Amino acid sequence: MREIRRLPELLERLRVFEAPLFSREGRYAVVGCGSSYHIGLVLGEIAALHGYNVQAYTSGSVLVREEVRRLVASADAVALISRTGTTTETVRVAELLQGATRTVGICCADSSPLTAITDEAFNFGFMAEESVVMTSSFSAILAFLLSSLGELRKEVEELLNATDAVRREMARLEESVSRVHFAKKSHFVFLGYGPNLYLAKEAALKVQELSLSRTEFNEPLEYRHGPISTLSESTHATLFGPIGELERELADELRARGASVEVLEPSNGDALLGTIVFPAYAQFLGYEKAVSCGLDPDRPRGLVKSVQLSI
Ligand code: F1P
Repeated sequence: MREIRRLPELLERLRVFEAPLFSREGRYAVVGCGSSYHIGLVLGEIAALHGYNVQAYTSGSVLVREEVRRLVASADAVALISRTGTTTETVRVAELLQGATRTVGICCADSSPLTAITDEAFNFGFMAEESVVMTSSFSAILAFLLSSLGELRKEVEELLNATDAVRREMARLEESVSRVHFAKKSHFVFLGYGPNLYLAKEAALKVQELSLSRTEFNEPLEYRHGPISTLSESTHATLFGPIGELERELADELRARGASVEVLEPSNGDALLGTIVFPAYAQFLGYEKAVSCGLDPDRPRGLVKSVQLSI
């Protein structure tokens, strides 16, 4: 919980770092596994909204589908993200890219096998997490990379300089999580469009990892097209907003069918603030669900902090 709550501190400490600037003419790729991959997906969606070309890949897909050559041909620079900096698949991709294209490594340690072999390295040791599950470093790395988009650089700077707004939002999210009837809830659904779809993907992963619950993510209106069949009174659904009339109707329908529904809308319509704090909602949710089941959210069964393969 301490690691989830310390996001504002991580953002403050990011002030002294300058992210590499992306250009609209450039083509960029972001590579990682699990939550680190999701950072790339969210970034890619927001980048596209501003006219930038940023594609996200899982390190595994690059290896299995032998896409290294395609990556080299299609990206002027590749950012490789690994919180631990030791995930085998991501380190292996960095090895294969050495000398072939410009690489930037990002990790949450003072040094790492990943950042030792990338052309440029961001070793965010102050973000290091003890928990097996990645939490606040997700939003901190995302904020850092969002400042690579010229249009957002000033907005991100303002966010890093005014973390009271982040603190207030996080307190609001934690408060709303405390109202969830965890004893009754075992199925967690996250819905959103655009960048929010990938925040929903990250949210589903986080609650699954922390509490071993059944989770799903989808676009809001797509949820009626099949997945709704497994909705029940044990479902807690979260819509990442701002939402419009059609999504409001969906929320009402889900409630009418017995689910509890939370609609998260960023205060003052501040989309960037929402992007940065929404992941914390799922982290609080997963943490509280785990504790309510007598599980250890810091060391979930069957998970390791860094996946190691013998390749
Ligand atoms: C990647 C990752 C984490 C996940 C889990 C296993 O780690 O998939 O996102 O929470 O703990 O590893 P990393 O490459 O970012 O260190």
